[in-house]
Amino acid sequence: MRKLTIIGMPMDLGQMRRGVDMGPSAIRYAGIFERLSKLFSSIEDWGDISVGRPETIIDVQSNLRNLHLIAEKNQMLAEMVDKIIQSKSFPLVLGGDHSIAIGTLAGVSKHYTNLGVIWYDAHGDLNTAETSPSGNIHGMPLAVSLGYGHELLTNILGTSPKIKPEHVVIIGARSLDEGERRLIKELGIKVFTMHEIDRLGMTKVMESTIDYLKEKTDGVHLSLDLDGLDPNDAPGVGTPVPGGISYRESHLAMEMLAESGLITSAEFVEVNPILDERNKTASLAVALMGSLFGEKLL
Ligand code: 4U7
Ligand code: MN
Ligand code: MN
Ligand code: MN
Repeated sequence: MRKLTIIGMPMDLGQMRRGVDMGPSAIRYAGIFERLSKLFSSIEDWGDISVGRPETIIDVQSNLRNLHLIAEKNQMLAEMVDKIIQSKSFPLVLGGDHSIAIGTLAGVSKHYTNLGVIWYDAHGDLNTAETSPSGNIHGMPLAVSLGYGHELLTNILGTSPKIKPEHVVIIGARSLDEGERRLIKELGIKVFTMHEIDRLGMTKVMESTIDYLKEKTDGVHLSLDLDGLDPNDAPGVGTPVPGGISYRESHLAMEMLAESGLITSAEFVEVNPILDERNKTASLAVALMGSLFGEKLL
């Protein structure tokens, strides 16, 4: 049986709302160990990376708010994730805002020639300093991992890009900025928007996703932004967008990923307990992890 190693990244510098730094605590409090203990031979918790908080918001002029701190902390996360995989354990990263995917993917991609990525999110996270309407780095990590963005971010642990556009599948998109749409078209990134999920159903969407990635990748990372789900099911997120993926559809998606045996690393991000209702969103994250790691009712 597999080993699991959890690492928390209480990062909130990639966006402007307070509280998302408490995401790792909220997820642990929601019972992650109890839920996952039957599914792994051992679970280690390496605790949280210390992120700290700047008293003044910096690097705003570059349209890359908190660039230097975010780069530095993601370097630390990348090194930890690298160590976890070296120890033959499955890395599970708890966020924190989505800028932490920069570090996770830097660490994970070292171990694969053709790493696949499933980006479960209402957003594309494909902005650069030039296209971002907000300057918030949590809207940029997928672009960074594809090699687009400031070199302090793209070059963490050396080489860039970390992943190839033909190995990425975005699921749940319903809010894309102009520059993101352009990049998706230019690179031919596979996107299942809410339209396709409504039209095809989640079963078809996941079958296609799995088929698409299965042959050409040697590992697949799941980057799950809780705002991919509908705000009724996941109210505790910083950038909610109505009309999202349902609770049931998300469980189905995780169960199909479990059956596929494709997923080799994962992160659950953007849980903000201050905006949540009685830890509902963190509890949802833990329930989805149960399905992702093969929990069975019977
Ligand atoms: B998240 C946004 F403009 N696209 O870049 C931006 F709509 O990690 C939102 O998916 C980004 O939550 C959301 O600021 C980033 C905005
Ligand atoms: Mn999002
Ligand atoms: Mn995101
Ligand atoms: Mn968000």
